[in-house]
Amino acid sequence: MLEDQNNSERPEDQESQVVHHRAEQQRRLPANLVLMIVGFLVVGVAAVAVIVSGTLDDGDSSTITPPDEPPIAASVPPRPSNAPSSIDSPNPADQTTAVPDITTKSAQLSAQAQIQPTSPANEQPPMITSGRIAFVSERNGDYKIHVMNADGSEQTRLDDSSADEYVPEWSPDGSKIAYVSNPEDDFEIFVMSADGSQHTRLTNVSGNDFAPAWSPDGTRIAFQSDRDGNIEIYTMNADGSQQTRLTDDSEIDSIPVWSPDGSRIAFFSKRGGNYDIYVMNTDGSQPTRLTLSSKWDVEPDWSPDGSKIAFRSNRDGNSEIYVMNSDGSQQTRLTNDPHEDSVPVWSADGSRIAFESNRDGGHDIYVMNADGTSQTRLTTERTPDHDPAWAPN
Ligand SMILES: [Ca+2]
Ligand SMILES: [Ca+2]
Ligand SMILES: [Ca+2]
Ligand SMILES: [Ca+2]
Repeated sequence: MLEDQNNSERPEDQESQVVHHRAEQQRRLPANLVLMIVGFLVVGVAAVAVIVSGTLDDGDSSTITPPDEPPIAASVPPRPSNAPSSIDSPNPADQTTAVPDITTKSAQLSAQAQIQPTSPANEQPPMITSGRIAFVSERNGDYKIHVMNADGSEQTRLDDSSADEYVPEWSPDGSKIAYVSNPEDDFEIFVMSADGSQHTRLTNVSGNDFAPAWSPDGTRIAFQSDRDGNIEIYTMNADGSQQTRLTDDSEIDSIPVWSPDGSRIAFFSKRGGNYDIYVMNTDGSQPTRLTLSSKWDVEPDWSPDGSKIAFRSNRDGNSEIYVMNSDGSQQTRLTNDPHEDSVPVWSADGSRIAFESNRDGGHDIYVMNADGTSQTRLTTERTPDHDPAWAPN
């Protein structure tokens, strides 16, 4: 039953474009080559997900084309795709005013959060603009990692190779950037020096390996992959050795992020009937659900001090950025715009959050203070920019 409700609220309702990483949406590309590739991949993953959910086994057949799957791009470009706008709640169960599905303290907190959305005031003092942000831009016709200052200045492409690059993630010491590319038929994880040199491939397995996330000590990388039949969370050493699966659930498990103290990994999963944020130990044990809304809650990112988790949800009608305490309490909305806001990522000092939005007609990188104030656009190219990642130094 839950499944049916879910189907009715699937993000497919959304705008259609595909997305990409750490949010897919970013990767959504307006009708172009990549779109075709991504679309193909999403369909493949969706097929697997449908098959799996239907048979309750670890099916690995990927040859069926399922009718409808979540936007989540999660799938391959793992990011949940855009969120839909306000049209996607035909089912009463989907109403944001509905009582949370779980009667716990967290649920109450969640409900409370829903009735007191924060309206970002733009009266705060301007942000201090230090640090650098890596991001993916399509400005030259392909998907390449660029780096800019946190005020949007000096936007620079890192390398001139012809390989597409997605979802950059800085190593904790800032010396390397892990990313994803598709050298052959599926996505693989690579790492390069922060200056764009020395690219090294870390995965070489059939299946889409995506969304790399470094452990705080730089020795491990968590990622998602559909290599075993559906999307699961894995970890490996930073050199690609010892690839180990952490989750084993027939629903999508996507976008891992390591807690700053190294003890937990946050991710989002549909295992509870709809997309929610979970945290688990780094060996995959003790998964705990943090969000309880019947809408999707995806793309977690841990604040540098470990006290909060930013995420994306459509619980209030369209895709917005939220923040909660890392135990799931005090879920608070930071953005309030009818357009799609997604992929929140914290600055190294915890004072700001970068995110993606199409609020100004394009698909660009924005920053705001951690309380939602001073929302500022950083990229203005006509072509889409996505996957922001704040440098640690
Ligand atoms: Ca692969
Ligand atoms: Ca799974
Ligand atoms: Ca949810
Ligand atoms: Ca929005």
